Amino acid sequence: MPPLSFRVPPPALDPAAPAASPRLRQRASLGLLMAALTVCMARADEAEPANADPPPRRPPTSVETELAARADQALAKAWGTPAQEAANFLAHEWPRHALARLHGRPPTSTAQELEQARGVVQGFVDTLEKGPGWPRPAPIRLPFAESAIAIDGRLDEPAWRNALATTASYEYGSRDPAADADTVWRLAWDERSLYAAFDCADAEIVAPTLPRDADVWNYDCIEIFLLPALEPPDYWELVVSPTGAVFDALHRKKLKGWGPERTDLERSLEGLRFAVGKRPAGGPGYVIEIAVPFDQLPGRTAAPAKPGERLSIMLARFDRTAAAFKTYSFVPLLSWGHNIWNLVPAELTR
Ligand SMILES: [Ca+2]
Ligand SMILES: [Ca+2]
Repeated sequence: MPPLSFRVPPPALDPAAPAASPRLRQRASLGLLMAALTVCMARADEAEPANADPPPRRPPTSVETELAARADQALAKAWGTPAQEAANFLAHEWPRHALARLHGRPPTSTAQELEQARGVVQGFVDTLEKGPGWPRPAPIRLPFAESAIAIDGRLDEPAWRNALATTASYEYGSRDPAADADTVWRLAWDERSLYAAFDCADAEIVAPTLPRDADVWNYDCIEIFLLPALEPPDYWELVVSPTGAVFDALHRKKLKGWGPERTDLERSLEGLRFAVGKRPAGGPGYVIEIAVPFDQLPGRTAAPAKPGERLSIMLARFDRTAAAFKTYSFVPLLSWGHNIWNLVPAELTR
């Protein structure tokens, strides 16, 4: 059986599953469902040879029902927090059956079914319990670029000196800055474009040349999520690699579940400009300089952007090596970048 793998680790599906292997497409819930079914079917095959007696069944133990009660409590407190993505998944999609099983619905299950349900539910509890105390992203003010930014992979324009710049990076699911991610994140804007720059130290660049909208996120890359408004929750995901591979898609968020409800891969960011360059401070790694035209954002027209306008944003960076895959964001992020309840509110200022 191929190993279970995820683009970004969701709440743990199974304690035996690999923690952070990157292989899940946008339709995450479907992918997870299929993965879970694959596991269930493979284990059923192993456990139940033809003509064998059915495995014994038992009711959940007190430890299992207590875990279920703890999950119920965590779920109740997770709504409206950045743990809402995980809460939506547990409450509305297939993991709810694991929780029901621990509650004794059905009254009896096999040991294997209960073991699997414990793994699923424990993974959710770990994420959900972080929600109430998780830092709410502080609003950020995006500085206006008073002079032109040339998209050439060099961050030497005066406007970048006045841009919003932050240096902390957080592994997904961690509130503590990562010691092993040397990244400078920058944001600015003018009437036409939102500008972002990523200065990424990286001693081992793993980024094959890929066609547009291929699985760029499986390798070294940067990622931007842009949500203009919560209603309807339509947002862009843009992924760019240090070899210039691009993935962009317009998503609509699933409000009762995990990930996007639908993904428009046919749409591309018209007028997107980006360039890859060397790090200004030297050292191995790369710089990606990007201009996203505001008129591509859902609900936006070609009218010039103005101070006071708002959007929600997440900046992320994936670091792949031969041995590992790590995901970082510029603020603490639960679940992943599609978690709109963890995006950072931003205001254009001048
Ligand atoms: Ca430049
Ligand atoms: Ca790398």
